[in-house]
Amino acid sequence: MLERQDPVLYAEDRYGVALRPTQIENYLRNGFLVVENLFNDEEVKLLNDELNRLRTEHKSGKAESTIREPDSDIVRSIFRVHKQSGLFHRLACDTRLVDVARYLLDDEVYLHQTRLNYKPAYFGKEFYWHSDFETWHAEDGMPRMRALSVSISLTDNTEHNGPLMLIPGSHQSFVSCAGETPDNHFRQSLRRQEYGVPDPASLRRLVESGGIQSVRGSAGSAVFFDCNTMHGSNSNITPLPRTNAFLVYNSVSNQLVTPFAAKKARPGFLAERKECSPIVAVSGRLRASHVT
Ligand code: 6CS
Ligand code: FE
Repeated sequence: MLERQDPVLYAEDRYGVALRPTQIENYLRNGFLVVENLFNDEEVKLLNDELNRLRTEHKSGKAESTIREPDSDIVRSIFRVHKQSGLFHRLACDTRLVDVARYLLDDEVYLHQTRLNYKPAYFGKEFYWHSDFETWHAEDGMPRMRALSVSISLTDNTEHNGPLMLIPGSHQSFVSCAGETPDNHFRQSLRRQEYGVPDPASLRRLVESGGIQSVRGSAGSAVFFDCNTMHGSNSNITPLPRTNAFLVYNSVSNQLVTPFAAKKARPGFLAERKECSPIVAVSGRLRASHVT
């Protein structure tokens, strides 16, 4: 386990301060920040209609960017959603998200990855503990910890349906993972991850010092989390789906290079290498006219 070398808050006030002081303190201390009701009911409804449309479209078919549950053909995740839906593209450009990312990273940002995680009722399987940065550094060649994710709840996330769990303070340590990255690891890891996960002793140390916090919130709430915060989630055996949209913003100064611990770079739907120009942020509510 190595001590973090990079800042958590890059802010030198080049951008407007997009958060309140207590929110900034929380993010610095815990490595994440929950914002309730960031999107209203109408916006959530539009996003749900769209995620259902995409799921139906990819119910069968062979698109590589559609990931299925480990023991069935049920759709688990759809990647690069901002390229498959005008509404999700508009969401990714929303000032409510982009202003926070630019402020914390103190830079222009672009989309490193976007996805929908369906965590369907009854059959949605877990996401084992991991730090995203570990994967993005080792397998994608992301140089520094200067990226963050936002996960937006599109269904209610309760204590029962496999909500996101984070380890407060874990963003301050880099847990290097044992074993070599197998060839084409993503085909397996996105369904059920076995390499690139922390060892039990390191996890215990992180949890002993920070505890575990689960993010429960109604649809429309969001959690911003640092790329190195340790997180995971349990299976969903309830009749209530837990569906989240997940967007990753990377600083334009932190573009990908050759992977640090894999023979071959992963495909673009997982790790953007081409379209890295700054996002042009758009303000206002999501509307039906954004669905294209
Ligand atoms: O491999 C990845 O890039 C993705 N996998 C997980 C489990 N979380 C972050 C990221 O979307
Ligand atoms: Fe993750």
